[in-house]
Amino acid sequence: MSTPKSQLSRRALFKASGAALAGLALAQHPLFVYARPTHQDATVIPWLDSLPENPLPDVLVNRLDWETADQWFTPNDQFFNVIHFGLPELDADTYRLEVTGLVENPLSLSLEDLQARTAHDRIVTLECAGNHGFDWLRGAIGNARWTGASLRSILKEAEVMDTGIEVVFYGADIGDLEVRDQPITQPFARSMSLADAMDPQNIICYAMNGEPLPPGNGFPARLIAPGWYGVANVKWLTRIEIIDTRFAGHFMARDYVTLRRTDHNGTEVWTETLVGRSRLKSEAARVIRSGTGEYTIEGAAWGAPIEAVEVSIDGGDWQEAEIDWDQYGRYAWKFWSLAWTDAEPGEHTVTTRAIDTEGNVQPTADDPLVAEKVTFWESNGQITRHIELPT
Ligand SMILES: Nc1nc2c(c(=O)[nH]1)N[C@H]1C(S)=C(S)[C@@H](COP(=O)(O)O)O[C@H]1N2
Ligand SMILES: [Mo]
Repeated sequence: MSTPKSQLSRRALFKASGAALAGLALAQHPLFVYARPTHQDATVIPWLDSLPENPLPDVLVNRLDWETADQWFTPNDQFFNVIHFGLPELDADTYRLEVTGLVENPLSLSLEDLQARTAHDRIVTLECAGNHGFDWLRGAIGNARWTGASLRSILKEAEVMDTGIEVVFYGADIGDLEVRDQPITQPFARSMSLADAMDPQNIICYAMNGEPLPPGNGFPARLIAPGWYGVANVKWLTRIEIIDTRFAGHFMARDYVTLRRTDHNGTEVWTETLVGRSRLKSEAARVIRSGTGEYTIEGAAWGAPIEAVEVSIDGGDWQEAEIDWDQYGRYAWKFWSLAWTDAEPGEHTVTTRAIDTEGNVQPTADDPLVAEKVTFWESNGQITRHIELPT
């Protein structure tokens, strides 16, 4: 099994506190064997379960290509987009972010106002909660350095009244929906409890990897809520409203709702829960073969602070992968690799599981948490890939 937890934790903590080293490490680290000069002659052995065509190319744009991705910060032009209501066009000059509702001091902030506030960087891996929900729905994940203003400081400035308990984030994109036979129009909206919204990690973000947000990623400003699934990170953010009741808009209460069969003392109970915080997950990105014929499995793990990643080949013993600890971000994915020492020609399976710093293990595919779930969101069960090694 894995290295004792305490030992790894200390190693992770040491890396975390070595912030001075991080800049160097993040700048130019040979992330993957594949990217190292000594392995320029390496080739990727394609998975047998290749990515099917995308049936919703307007909604899911730019799936990450794991077989070629080799950068810890996903380049902006390779970063996925999920666009539910179409792409709204916003003008940076006339853009306003309103802070309204149960506040003593309503605000209307321009992009310049946001940029004039203290800038905070957040390294965050965004994953769509639907990632791996269908065979074609893969690669809905990316990692970036997001820059923006503190949401907490904005809410403090707006002075939320005692009656305010919920913070609703509205996008500029508006859709036609039907609710209980009633046609309605509604902007994309998600909410958080006031306590969750006040988390100092949250930012109103206007830059991605040092560039203005691309149109598909929410230009000119969006919420970045580290530790939450993609859906919570409202793009094209134009209004924040504080209200005195729970919010049940389409993307809170109908879409992005997980329906699961559970057992309570022998009675079947179906639960419906909101997609919210991200879940522990890992995936094998690719298998590479070096010029001298050695195989390496490379991959990523995310969704919780990662302690270890283990790989099982053909259902055999779990082998501990080597994690690249130099790349640090509490909310960022970890890249890992494993030397596949006794690789034989022919068909094989590669299964991975992540373990977090609390000792939680990524659930197996037949864990009730995964197997008794009938909706496709939050599919964080262990992933098995298939491959055929050449002779
Ligand atoms: N306004 C708005 N915000 C949105 C969405 C949207 O359709 N409209 N999609 C959400 C979903 S489901 C995801 S997974 C993330 C994806 O962020 P990205 O497109 O920057 O990768 O944005 C979220 N924010
Ligand atoms: Mo999503």
